[in-house]
Amino acid sequence: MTELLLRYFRKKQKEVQTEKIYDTQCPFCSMQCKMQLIEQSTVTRKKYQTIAKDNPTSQGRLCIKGLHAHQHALHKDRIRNPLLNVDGEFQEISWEHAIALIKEKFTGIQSSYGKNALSVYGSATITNEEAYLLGKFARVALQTKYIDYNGRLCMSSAASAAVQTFGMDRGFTNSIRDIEGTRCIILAGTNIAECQPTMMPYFERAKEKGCFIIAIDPRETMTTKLADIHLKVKPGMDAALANGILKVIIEKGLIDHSFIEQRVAGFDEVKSHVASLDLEEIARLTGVESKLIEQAATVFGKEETGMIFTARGVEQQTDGSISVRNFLNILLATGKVGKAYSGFGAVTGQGNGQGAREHGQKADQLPGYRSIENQEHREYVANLWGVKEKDLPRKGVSAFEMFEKMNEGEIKGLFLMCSNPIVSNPSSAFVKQAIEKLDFFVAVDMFISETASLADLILPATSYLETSGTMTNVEGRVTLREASFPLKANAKHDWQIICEVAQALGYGDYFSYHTSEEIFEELRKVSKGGLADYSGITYDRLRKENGILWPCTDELHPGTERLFEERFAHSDGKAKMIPVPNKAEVKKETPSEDFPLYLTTGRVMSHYLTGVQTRKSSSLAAREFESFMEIHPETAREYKINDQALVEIESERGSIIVRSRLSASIRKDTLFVPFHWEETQNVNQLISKKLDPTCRMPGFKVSAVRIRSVTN
Ligand SMILES: Nc1nc2c(c(=O)[nH]1)N[C@H]1C(S)=C(S)[C@@H](COP(=O)(O)OP(=O)(O)OC[C@H]3O[C@@H](n4cnc5c(=O)[nH]c(N)nc54)[C@H](O)[C@@H]3O)O[C@H]1N2
Ligand SMILES: Nc1nc2c(c(=O)[nH]1)N[C@H]1C(S)=C(S)[C@@H](COP(=O)(O)OP(=O)(O)OC[C@H]3O[C@@H](n4cnc5c(=O)[nH]c(N)nc54)[C@H](O)[C@@H]3O)O[C@H]1N2
Ligand code: SF4
Ligand SMILES: [Mo]
Repeated sequence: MTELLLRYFRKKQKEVQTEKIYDTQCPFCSMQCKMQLIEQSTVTRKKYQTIAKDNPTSQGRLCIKGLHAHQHALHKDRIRNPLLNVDGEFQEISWEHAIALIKEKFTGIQSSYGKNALSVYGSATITNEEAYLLGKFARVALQTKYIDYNGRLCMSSAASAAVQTFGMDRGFTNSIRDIEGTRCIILAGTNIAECQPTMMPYFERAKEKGCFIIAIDPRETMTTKLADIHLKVKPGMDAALANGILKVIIEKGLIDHSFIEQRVAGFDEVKSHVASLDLEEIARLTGVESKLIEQAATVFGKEETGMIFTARGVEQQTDGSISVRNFLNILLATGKVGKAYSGFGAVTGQGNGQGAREHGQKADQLPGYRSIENQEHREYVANLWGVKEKDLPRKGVSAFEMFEKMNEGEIKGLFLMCSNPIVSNPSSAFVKQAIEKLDFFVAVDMFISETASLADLILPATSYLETSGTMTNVEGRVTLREASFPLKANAKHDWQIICEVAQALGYGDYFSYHTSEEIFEELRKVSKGGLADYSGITYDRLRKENGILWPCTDELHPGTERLFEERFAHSDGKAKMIPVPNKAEVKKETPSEDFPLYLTTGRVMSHYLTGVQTRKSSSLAAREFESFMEIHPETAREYKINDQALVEIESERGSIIVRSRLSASIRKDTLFVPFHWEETQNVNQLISKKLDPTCRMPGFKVSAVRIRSVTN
């Protein structure tokens, strides 16, 4: 009888099994791989699995992070209701209560201290619609000049280099397809194999067709393994290395004379600058043999086509923007841009790292990559928003500098959306201290991150499975992330939260949207005529065409596969070269008697940024459950450090304790620590406050440190 019953129930269970499929896009990197969540329900439980979906950029591939992304989105720790901090304990409150409190506090702060006493800190993980709306919210509803976003720590060097050199910034000048056809590639400070894994096949296919690959990185990584030559540069010396390459190219006459003459300004100055530099001196500064520099330069110069990719290794430096400009000097001198299989790629980081830097979250920016200091741009946007031009704030300061203003007491309130700045900004202890001084701090997140735990109020946001909207991926392709998964308890979309706060502050008329598509329709108009022109893009087209590369200026425009084929975006149509010094204007730390080693920082495959999401995913956390310090075995011996030993790393700013990982793949004078962990493992405790003078990027990639084993 029992056996019979059991069989009956098993049969019943099978019968009621249902399957639902939810379309989405990965919440992590800039590849924005399309995927589907499969939900299988039986009477007793639900099972989830993520599978890949074909699309033009990732071509149906997923990496381990995408495959396990649902684990954090479905995690029990997701915030379900607004949380009020009552003497250090978070208590659930209603949305009405939360919004009323924000109204009271924000109004109070502004009436006591002025409009600019409030600040907004945004993100490049939110959708284009939300990034656009957050900028509008700061300028229209709060009327504060203080807004910036986490992309400042990410894409700002590459963005300012591209704007200054080409006149506009789209991460990839070419569509991703061009990679396969190019003859020579320089990968400078980019670890694509771990950071954009589904992009790797493009490089592998290029290589199969005979492309010569040059990697520049102080470490051997899964990416540098693909390279024909690896220039194991000293951290922070990329500008000098690019000078070396440029010098050889120019002196060997491997330049494109007619391209330079017709399309470039500033070549002669660069030519005489590099002529005055000594290649052996560059070899000494960079730690790369002159022979290797010559070989790299000769191949790149001689090949018919070539592409250069930079990422945070080159860019997260206090001379990041000018270093990228020097790599662009190489492209321009050899005429390798604006044509098939030749171009530049700043490998974008976050899921919407591209779009979120175009539509007005930046301190000095209005939507469509317009400038907040340009009279014509101000009038155009103010007019569409229905506000007076004179009421639009002027430019504010960069992300890190906002914390300085909080510390000085000028900023009293913070609306933080989708970022964990205590773990991601340099000098964490300082950032924490600045946040603690605020009168009122609202964090919008899915979890109680290290930063959110300091908030007066946390508002629960929806995840990638639940929020529809557009995301602009690594190649500048605007994609539509459809979402239909049920909302987690009382979580709301970021755009809904912005609208509700704006409404409470009396600006409801400017923020009366019912869907993300309505916001996009407005974004289309506001971006029209700007450099990042989305006006020809519609949700319908995105569905039918599987994404569109901007600029797209009308509904019949097919999108732009390749930029600068005829002219650059400066008013004279020419790209600008400038001489770049070997050593940065803001002096970088170099090893000294007290702090004898270089420290650089970065990522591992299985974790994402400050780890709030990936550390919640059991499958991903299991791969790397704690931070580590990569160290050369010879250096480890010198400091009497065993493999897997706990080590204290100390800089002038502070110290952390992580486990050693001996590896001959790193330079002997350099340590590498990822930044995905918090508190005593938070490597940003060690990083200096110094910023790039042009784009205000911190120098995450070079510090001087000392180490000691704490296990023996
Ligand atoms: N798995 C994973 N993928 C990610 C992310 C993640 O957190 N985890 N984050 C996403 C985001 S937001 C971003 S911005 C990207 C980042 O992508 P990447 O920039 O590729 O990643 P990083 O590891 O920060 O740095 C890249 C490489 O720079 C090297 N490097 C360090 N110092 C120097 C230097 O001075 N010069 C040179 N030439 N190289 C140097 C490091 O050794 C490292 O291999 O990845 C995106 N994808
Ligand atoms: N030492 C060192 N530091 C670095 C870097 C480095 O290479 N080295 N890289 C820098 C770079 S490139 C970047 S991009 C920054 C990024 O650093 P952060 O901006 O701090 O990025 P995340 O860790 O992704 O933080 C995102 C937070 O938002 C939440 N969240 C996720 N999705 C959503 C959403 O849709 N809505 C809302 N409201 N919340 C959401 C997550 O739970 C998490 O708490 O770190 C920088 N810091
Ligand atoms: S992390 Fe990046 S490469 Fe991996 S699945 Fe997500 S979007 Fe694709
Ligand atoms: Mo980033």
